[in-house]
Amino acid sequence: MAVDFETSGSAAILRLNRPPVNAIAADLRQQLQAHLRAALADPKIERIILTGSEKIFAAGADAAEFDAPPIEPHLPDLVAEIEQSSKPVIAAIYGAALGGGLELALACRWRIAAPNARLGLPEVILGVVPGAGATQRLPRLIGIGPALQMVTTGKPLAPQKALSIGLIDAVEADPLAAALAQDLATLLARPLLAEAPNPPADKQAGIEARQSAARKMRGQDAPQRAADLIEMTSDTSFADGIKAEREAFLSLRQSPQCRALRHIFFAERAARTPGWLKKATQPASLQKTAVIGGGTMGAAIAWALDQAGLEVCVVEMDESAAERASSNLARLAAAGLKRGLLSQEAHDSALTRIIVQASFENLAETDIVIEAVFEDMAVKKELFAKLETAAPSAVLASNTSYLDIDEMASALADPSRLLGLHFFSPAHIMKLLEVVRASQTSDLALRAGFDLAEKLRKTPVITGVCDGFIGNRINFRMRESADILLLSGSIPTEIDEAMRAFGYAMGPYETQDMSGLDISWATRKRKAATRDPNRPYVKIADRMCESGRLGRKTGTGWYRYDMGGQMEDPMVEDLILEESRLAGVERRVIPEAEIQETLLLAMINEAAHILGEGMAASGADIDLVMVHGFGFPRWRGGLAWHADQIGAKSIHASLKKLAADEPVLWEIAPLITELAASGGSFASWTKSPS
Ligand code: T1G
Repeated sequence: MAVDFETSGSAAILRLNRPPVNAIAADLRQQLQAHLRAALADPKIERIILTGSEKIFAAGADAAEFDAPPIEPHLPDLVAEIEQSSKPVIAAIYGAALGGGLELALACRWRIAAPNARLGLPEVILGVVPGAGATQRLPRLIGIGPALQMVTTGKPLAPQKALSIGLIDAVEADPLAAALAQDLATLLARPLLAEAPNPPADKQAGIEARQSAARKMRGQDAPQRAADLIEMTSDTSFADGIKAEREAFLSLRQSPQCRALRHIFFAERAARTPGWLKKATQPASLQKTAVIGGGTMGAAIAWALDQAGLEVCVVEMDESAAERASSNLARLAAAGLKRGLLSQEAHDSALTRIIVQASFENLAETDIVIEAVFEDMAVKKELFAKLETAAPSAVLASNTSYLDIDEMASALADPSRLLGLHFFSPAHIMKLLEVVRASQTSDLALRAGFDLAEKLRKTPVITGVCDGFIGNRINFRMRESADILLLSGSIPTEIDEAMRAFGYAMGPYETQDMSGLDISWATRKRKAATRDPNRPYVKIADRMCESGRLGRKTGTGWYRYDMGGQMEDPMVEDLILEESRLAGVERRVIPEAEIQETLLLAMINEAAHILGEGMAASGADIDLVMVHGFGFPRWRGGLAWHADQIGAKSIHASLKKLAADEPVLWEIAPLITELAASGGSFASWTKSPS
């Protein structure tokens, strides 16, 4: 049963019980309606309590039903029926009450939350607006300003905050007991939100909410539509508002943005320890961890491990390096304190808890060791050989961003202990974790990687061993194409603006300035020896680096930063023009659409190579890497999802044109040819078992 029914004295208790999150699907709605009507018909019942489990009230409408034809009772109708009930309904909320779940609570006369409750309307994150009355009831309950804040950001509230803005009536350790004891007369006297007066307008709040949504959810329609619906409550009848909300919800529900955002939502939740791995292994013991190298990356990894409740020991090569590691950790703790993520006590205890040492002692019991030392193969091989005995029972992981894990493993007597765990900087914030499965990585080591990702609340994506794994390899290809566009006629600003217009928060050149041009410079130098002479090579970026223009950290890169803000620099354009002349290229104006198409095709083709080589498992994994690691716009569903919107046939035809001029650069990935021929898509493609 999706809804349990019981009575307690003159109270009926309707308990939502549809694991794991009480998603409000048709069966739950039907049973809830039937139990409600039975309770209303029972003369012994004076009050009705709506509750869930101790862990969750309701996650909202069943997102899996979005593509299905709506089945009665429709949620907005059920919400209205609850609100109009002749007997008072009280919401006893434990855990998350989100989206439609909170809308059910808004239909109740009284709302009591437990300390573990979280109350929110995250619909815009799925590309829709609330569709069961919240845009009309919430402003009438808490005012237009706070309602705009809740709905256009989708962020859930803790109980105390919810209480302070009037969203709930009480926070109780035992909401069910409190609901049973609530004075009946008070309940009956509570006016219905549907009959509440129009809330006062708040134009300034509307402007600010729209501006914030335009910044934080660039290009997305739902937050703007939500703001319209909330603001209309100041001068529109409830009935008309509900009609407008329904129209907006139904139109957004089938929109490309909503389908793309739902794809990412489910892909994130599918990015867990694979079922075959769960069957083959036991959960890994990960309590004791060690990080070798306390530099920027190492310290952030150690900080993430500590904040996930794991014991952490940071190992450095000598005392002065250990001191630097400690100051890096102190900086991370201070940032957490400043941002209100940590109390002073939590800040202090973390810094005493994390061990920093300049020796390999006391690692014998360690469960997993992650190295984040200098990106040099010899250094890493020597380190792993030492760790093999210093931490005899540990899974060994390298944080390398491109080095060959198989070659690293050759330094070990037992190579099965080694895998790659590629964190993205800043490691304690970025959700993406590339879990690199080397040819001899054991299932046990792989399981440890996935279990660690879950403890760190990161999104793990499994990758094979190749240069740059998934994300950096695709990104390298995109930047290569961007540099060729510079040579052909574009300038950094045009390319950055084109990719911002596509939906990126930042374009490739301003991103490079942020992270430093020397990172990709080192990659190009490393690849120089094996570069195909028939592959075009653009020297612009090298010359930028050779002249010390490494980005923000040197005050100048693709842009100038030494005069406040980000400004174009004529010297960069002069350098580009000179390189075009030296290359004998006749420059031309490159339209925005062509910039976008060229960079996207480069990325899509590289992703198809990666999938075809078996280095990534699915298009959805490519999407997670690009959205969570490289700023690909979430509302476009990720790179492979976007490719499916273009269609393999069209991609193949475009690549063919490009390959005619540059056959090496634009060698069409076999998978694109396969999908174009079969009419298939990345979404439907699964790697044939090797
Ligand atoms: N629909 C369908 N399945 C859902 C779901 C949902 N809304 N939420 C979670 N799941 C599945 C998820 O795919 C996973 O499945 C399992 O539940 C555990 O999820 C009319 C239209 C509630 C905070 O956007 O934020 O209401 O992988 O790993 O970490 O106005 O799930 O196990 O097979 O995330 O404990 C609005 C989305 C819907 C909330 C729990 N609601 N969910 O987190 O578990 S639209 C949301 C969450 C709406 C109305 C509109 C979280 C959670 P599997 P999980 P968790």
